[in-house]
Amino acid sequence: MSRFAQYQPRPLEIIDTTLREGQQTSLLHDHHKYFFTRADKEEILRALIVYGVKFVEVFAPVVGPQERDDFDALKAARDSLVTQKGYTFLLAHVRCRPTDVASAIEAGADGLNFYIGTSLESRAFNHGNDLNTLSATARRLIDDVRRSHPGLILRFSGEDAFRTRESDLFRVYDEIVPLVDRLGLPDTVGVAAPAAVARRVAVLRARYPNVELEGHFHDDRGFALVNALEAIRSGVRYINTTVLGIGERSGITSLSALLFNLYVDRDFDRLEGYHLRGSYPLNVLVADKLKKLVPSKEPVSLTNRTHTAGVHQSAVLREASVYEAHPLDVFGVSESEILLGPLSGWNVIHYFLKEIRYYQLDETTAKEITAAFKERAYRLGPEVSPEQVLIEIAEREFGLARLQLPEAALSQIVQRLDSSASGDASRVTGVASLATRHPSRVA
Ligand code: HCA
Ligand code: CU
Repeated sequence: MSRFAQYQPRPLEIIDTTLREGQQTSLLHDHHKYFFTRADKEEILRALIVYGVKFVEVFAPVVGPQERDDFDALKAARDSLVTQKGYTFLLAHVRCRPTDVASAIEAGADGLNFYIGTSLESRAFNHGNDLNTLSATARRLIDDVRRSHPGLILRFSGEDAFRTRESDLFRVYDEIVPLVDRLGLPDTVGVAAPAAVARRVAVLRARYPNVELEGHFHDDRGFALVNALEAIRSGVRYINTTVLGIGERSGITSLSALLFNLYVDRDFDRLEGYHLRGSYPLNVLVADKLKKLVPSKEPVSLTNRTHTAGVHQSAVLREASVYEAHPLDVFGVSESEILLGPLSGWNVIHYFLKEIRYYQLDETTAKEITAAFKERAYRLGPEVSPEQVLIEIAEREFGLARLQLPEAALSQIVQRLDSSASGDASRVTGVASLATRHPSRVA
């Protein structure tokens, strides 16, 4: 029996595609980075696995030599965590072409996410095939794979499904559905509103009761999150996300934003198996790789713990719940959760020292400090705070100094980094770091 046949899917299965859709974000171009390095990818994959994600989408190796070689490294990173965290399925995103399929199978993918454009726009200007041709091509190929590799997890998506007429989608899906484990439902260009999502899911659910559905929602209208929630409520078990919602154009549904909303709605069954406290650290990790901060629009962000107006500040100092409705500490928005311990990469340590603790340091120093920290982090007892050890290394061994802010700036913003901390002192620590990040606020 294949691993997948033995796997009991949870009420909600995230298929995280930070390493595929996420790599298509223009944010990587902003600073001439263009793609995640292999080390970045390994780190993101390990973080996703520790977070509880069981399905991770990657590019088919055919995309290029870098992706091909990275595939092996990702498999090794995944394998190293199997004993500790269980198995995570690596799914390759493939066009309906034999070369794509062969490259993914050869590389050892656990599953193939097939896609081909079904809308009039795709048919006319993308691949140029009519419905009959495209569904026959897809069917032949998927049928072959099904027979030769019965253990592979197979998914088929009609790309641009929301601009595809319902009858056209049925025409293609009717033919493919007996061969696959899931049908995808991508809103490729971000046109769908929640009501349209609910309708589409309902008709597909009714027509194909025995296959799982997968949602993939782009954020062009700002609906990626609400559409994913709507899809889930209408019967979709598998949802595509990326960390911070990064992806083509304005991106797709954000992983932590989705889980956060399910939590707020008390939909705890669907949160089974996800390590919610890892949400903010995961956001920080990926933000740092993009050389930016966790965006202020992310629900799981420090900004949602930051208060600037005087009235808000004084109220929050008396009782936080006045302006904080959500249990963000459950999602790791607290100082102590930023440091993950011996597995932390240098970029998280760089981020923490620079952005949270306000030390002046460059990346080379951050790497050296990380090496020193890792040496020690494995030997720390439970009574020693990793954060304190890191600060000691930074100050005593590397002589790092903190930037001095004018006194006036320190009283302008109240930032609650640690909900368990009492008194104003801990808050003031946060003030200094935030002030550097948003200088306009303290001018
Ligand atoms: C793409 C398009 C895609 C595919 C989604 C899917 C989309 O970038 O190739 O395979 O389900 O949004 O349609 O991301
Ligand atoms: Cu997409």
